[in-house]
Amino acid sequence: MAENANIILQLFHQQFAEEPQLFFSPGRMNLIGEHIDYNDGFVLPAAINKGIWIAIAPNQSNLIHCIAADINDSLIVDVDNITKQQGWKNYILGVLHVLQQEHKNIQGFHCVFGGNLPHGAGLSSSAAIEAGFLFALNHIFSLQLNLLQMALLAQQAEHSYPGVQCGIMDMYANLFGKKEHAILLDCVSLQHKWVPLLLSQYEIVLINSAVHHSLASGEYNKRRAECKEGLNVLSAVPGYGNSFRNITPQMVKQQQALLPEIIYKRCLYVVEEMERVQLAADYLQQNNIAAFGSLLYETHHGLQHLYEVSCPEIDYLVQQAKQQKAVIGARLMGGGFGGTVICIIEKQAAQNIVQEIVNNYRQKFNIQAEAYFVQPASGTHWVPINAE
Ligand code: GAF
Repeated sequence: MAENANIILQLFHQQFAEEPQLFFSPGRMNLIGEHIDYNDGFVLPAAINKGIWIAIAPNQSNLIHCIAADINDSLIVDVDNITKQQGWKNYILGVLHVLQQEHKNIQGFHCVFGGNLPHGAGLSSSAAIEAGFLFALNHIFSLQLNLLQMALLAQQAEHSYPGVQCGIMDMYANLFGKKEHAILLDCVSLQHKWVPLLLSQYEIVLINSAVHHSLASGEYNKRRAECKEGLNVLSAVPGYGNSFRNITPQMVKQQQALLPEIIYKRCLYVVEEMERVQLAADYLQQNNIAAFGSLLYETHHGLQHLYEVSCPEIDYLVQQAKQQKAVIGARLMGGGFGGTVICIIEKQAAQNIVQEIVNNYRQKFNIQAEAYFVQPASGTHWVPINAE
């Protein structure tokens, strides 16, 4: 069993008397399709082999006691008195709140969780907590929820106490992840196709910029509202329909005069990114990784100049990556305003290149970035205790 899992179990045994069940809940990467899930498009994420372990057991009382091992903090709350609090606690409280709204019967439990997923780095640590807890509570209290219901409830949980109007991508990837595959998710029908992601000659490297600008969640909700405003205008044009998926970049350009400049840029990014996702999925199926990679640079350009969710630190990392011939694609990943850059790098050159980028970044910003070499992995699952 992974070392992190052992630490979580040991802590549980030190604190609590019950025999816990153990679950692993992964972070996610997104290959392409950024800010597209809430705009009715397709996205291409994958669960990764980094995440959190949750050791949990019912305690035959009304008391919930959860220890966040990574930050040495805890949540203690009565099951009949769930209200909004601060920070990470709202991810769990949000889950409990939506379960109670659904009349799902939750009793008291003891829990320790933590792992190797950085927080606030654009790897979806919040969805890992929300979806991971839904999965674990579903198991220990026999709530009879299927994976899609859990993904939707996890999304509602994030909308509730944390207050981020996120799309479905992160929780969906967390729950439906599959080893060696990306998930081509249709965010309207909520159905997916797994696409093989066997990048034998390449590494996927996530470089965590270690910056997280505080405007992130407010700006995220603002982008969502701007897209809605743009779609309202465009859908009034005869023949445009009421979804971005019926609208091409050419059609947006034709209506530029109708849209305020910012709204025009947001809409143009969305429809261009939608086209890139379809192309990217085709390239992956054809194993044309070089063509796939160049789309990542195009996405970054759009995120930087049209959607305006990047920042100088991230732009620098992408620009450094682009200077290297062996990096076939790189871009900002996740909600933005800091977080992580995803890079696809030729395997034999990857270690040196990443070291160089990280060094240059430290010299320029005096910030230590961390790089993770990741693999597409399974979604949240139960972990047998004592297994090797
Ligand atoms: C965040 C959100 F939670 C996702 O739903 C998605 O919109 C992403 O930002 C941007 O693609 O991770």
